[in-house]
Amino acid sequence: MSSGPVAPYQLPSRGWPAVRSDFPTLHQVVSGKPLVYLDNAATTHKPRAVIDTLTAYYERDNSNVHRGLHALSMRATDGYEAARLRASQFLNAAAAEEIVFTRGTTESINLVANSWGGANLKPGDVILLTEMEHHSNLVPWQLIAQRTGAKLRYVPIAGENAEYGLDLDAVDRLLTSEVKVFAFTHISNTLGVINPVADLCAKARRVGAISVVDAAQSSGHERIDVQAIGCDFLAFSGHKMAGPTGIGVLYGRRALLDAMPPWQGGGGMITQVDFFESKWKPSPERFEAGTPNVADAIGLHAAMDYLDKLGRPAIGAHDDTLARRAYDALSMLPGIRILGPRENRGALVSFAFRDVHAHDVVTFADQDGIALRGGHHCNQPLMKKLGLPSTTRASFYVYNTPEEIDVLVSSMRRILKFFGGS
Ligand code: 7TS
Repeated sequence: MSSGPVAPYQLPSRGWPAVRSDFPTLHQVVSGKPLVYLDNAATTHKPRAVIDTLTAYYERDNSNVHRGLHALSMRATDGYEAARLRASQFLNAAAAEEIVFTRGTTESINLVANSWGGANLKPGDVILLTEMEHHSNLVPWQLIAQRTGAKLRYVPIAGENAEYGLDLDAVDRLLTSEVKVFAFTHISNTLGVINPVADLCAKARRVGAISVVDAAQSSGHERIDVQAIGCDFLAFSGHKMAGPTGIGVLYGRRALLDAMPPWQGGGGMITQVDFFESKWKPSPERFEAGTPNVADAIGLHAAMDYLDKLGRPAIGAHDDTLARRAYDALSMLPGIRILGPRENRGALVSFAFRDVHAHDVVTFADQDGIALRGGHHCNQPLMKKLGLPSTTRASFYVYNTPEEIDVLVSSMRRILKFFGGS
């Protein structure tokens, strides 16, 4: 949610019924009720345009890339490389060579940690993270810290319910010259906090640290401009932005990628192999050993086109409206504890009801046809810090409607009644 007055409710030019009709999975009945899918931070549904692109690829072009001189292989290669170029435009990267295809955000961060971290970190160096990181921007750094002797430090969250987001004063204190990497999320998948990524990258640069932005929760919701953000690396997953599973992107500044060693070896990433040593290609091929996920890269291309047809600013305005409606209505419920700020919030609301376990809430909601998520959301250290075993999370996307938020709130009211609330 942006701060200031509530954004007017913005309809995309074709209207919501048309957007919803693009997504076949939405039109089904669950527990005798129309499906209300509010688990979009875990994964979003796919529009017909993406599903049809995948089918067409497998029906017509299916082939391996880069290795064949026959027609189908050339078509597959062209499609795969067109997807890379499209991803570079989607992020406003300086060149297609700055885009490495991975399995998703997790693999992208592991790539940076292993390749850049393995080559550059020494005992005593500091990897600075934040307390709101998803396990995938935390465990890879723990592993490389153990291997290299680097130390981990954390920027704390501010406020009992993290309502003030990151403690930005602490960032200045913690960004010492020992820090070599500053890795942080753009939007927290549990708190909904939107971090000031451009400021954080500028601060990292001032002490000579590289910046790594986890854009898993933002890439499908707003315009991402890596040059304006000024990051060294940025990671996202296709499946959280209307694209297929199993495909993601690592953006890396070209000079950094070109100086990094490969992290996996195999076909496709070499120029010459001898029995005892090999030479590798420049980036990005250097980081894409083996047969890549051609079909899903092409599917991701279709997803990026779809999002840009709707307009990412319109998607962001829609997120604002839904998140604000959910926050305001849920905050009226007795005994509720909503995490994160009211303003400047991503497309999700996560909360706890006194001692009702989130799994009970999610199971009850499922009986109303509502898909929610309950648990630690791969944020165990954050949950520990907040003193919560779990939260219930509702997360929104471009096809959700204000009426669905109302269905959620009614369902939560019934749950509270059942558990002896008001
Ligand atoms: N970073 C953030 C902020 C995330 O929310 C997630 C996934 C990841 C990284 C990892 O993405 P992956 O595609 O590589 O798995 N978050 C969630 C979630 O909140 N519920 O399920 C997955």
